Amino acid sequence: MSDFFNGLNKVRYEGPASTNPLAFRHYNPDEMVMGKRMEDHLRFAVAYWHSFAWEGGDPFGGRTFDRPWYGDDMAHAKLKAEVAFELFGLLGTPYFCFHDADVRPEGSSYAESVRRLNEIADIFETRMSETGVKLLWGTANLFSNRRFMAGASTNPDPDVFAYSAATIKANMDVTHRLGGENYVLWGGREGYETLLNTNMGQEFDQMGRMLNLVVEYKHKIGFKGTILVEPKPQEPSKHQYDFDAATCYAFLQKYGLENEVKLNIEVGHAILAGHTFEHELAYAAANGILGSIDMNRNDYQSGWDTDHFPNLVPEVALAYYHILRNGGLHTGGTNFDAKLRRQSIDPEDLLLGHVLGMDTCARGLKAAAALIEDGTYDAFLDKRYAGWKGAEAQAMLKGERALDEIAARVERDHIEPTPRSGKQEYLENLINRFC
Ligand code: XUL
Ligand code: CO
Repeated sequence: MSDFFNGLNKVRYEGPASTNPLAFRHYNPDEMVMGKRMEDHLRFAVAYWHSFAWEGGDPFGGRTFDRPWYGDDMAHAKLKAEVAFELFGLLGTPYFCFHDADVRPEGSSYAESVRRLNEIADIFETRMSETGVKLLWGTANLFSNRRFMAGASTNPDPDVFAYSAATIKANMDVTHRLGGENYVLWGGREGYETLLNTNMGQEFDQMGRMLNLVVEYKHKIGFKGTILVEPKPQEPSKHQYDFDAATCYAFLQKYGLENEVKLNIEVGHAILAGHTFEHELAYAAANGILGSIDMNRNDYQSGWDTDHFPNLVPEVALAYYHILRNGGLHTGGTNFDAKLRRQSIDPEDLLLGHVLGMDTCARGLKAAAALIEDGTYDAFLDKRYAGWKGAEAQAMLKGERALDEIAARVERDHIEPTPRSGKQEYLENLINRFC
């Protein structure tokens, strides 16, 4: 035991009337929601990078946090791992996620970096079996080191492609060894700063090959988890190729991967792409590629990807509505890709941030379930599209009517469509009843 969280107790469910800031008022892991335990719906994960690797810097100033595990050697990395499992225990989060660069200092060679990663994974393996905490997903950091500045798989230099492939392999091996339930690829440098120095078609083919290599290796080693791509339109690159869910789906189809790879959809990334979170979830669900979620929120004034902990129940409720309608998160989970504000420097702030996020998600889930159980909303949607159940409508949809045949029917039957209200205000107020 480290003494980092000295004096802080495990966060417990105390119910909505509790005024204890270090208690859950809504997240009650064993509570049944639509026939399933709340914990099994939400599948919460702590993100190693934000809680343990991020130091509170911004473009105008450096580190504000003071953590005993900051340092560039293995002793510090091991202390960080110990404290990480202490946080998971205090919160009762069943999962965590990490990049290689979050958990070990970079070595002086590829081989040394991998040795260090494996050494930390040994600690994870022990702590995971002691505590029952599981790995939601692992991933490789292919964006921080300067070798990746012109891309990882999309780099003009094939040596960087090879180095990236090797790094992904090492991270897939560790994820597999730790029983990870997914493997994530986020391409922060897979894009460009200026099109003037970029051959876009060549870079697409490189990225498509890399993702196929990943899928081939998954099957080779018998990894049963889901391979996930995380869309984001920009930041750090000016333009990233995995712009949004629809762009990713087109990419997956072009390279024959639409049945092998799903998406990890993040709230702030959806907003950056000019969508809502639920738009991205609904798009992915409609195309069978909804995999997992990175939960956070943006600062809506700055318009940038600020990775706040989520605090808006109605937005989160709509997200879980689409997730429940998709049959849940399956191998995915709710990963808090969220960080403390740089003034939140106390150890207890790490707990308070997650309590905020977990309670917001629990309220959102319960609201979504209540909305579904009430049935009014789904009945409204069914009714709106009910005309499509008719025989002629079905024939049009199934391709049994040609354009001229449809035109002939419109003329013969004097079809004059009657506009109907979309009822947006009614629906917005209906949703408010449950949030
Ligand atoms: C960056 C981001 C990443 C991915 C994992 O915006 O969301 O942390 O989730 O690489
Ligand atoms: Co993310």
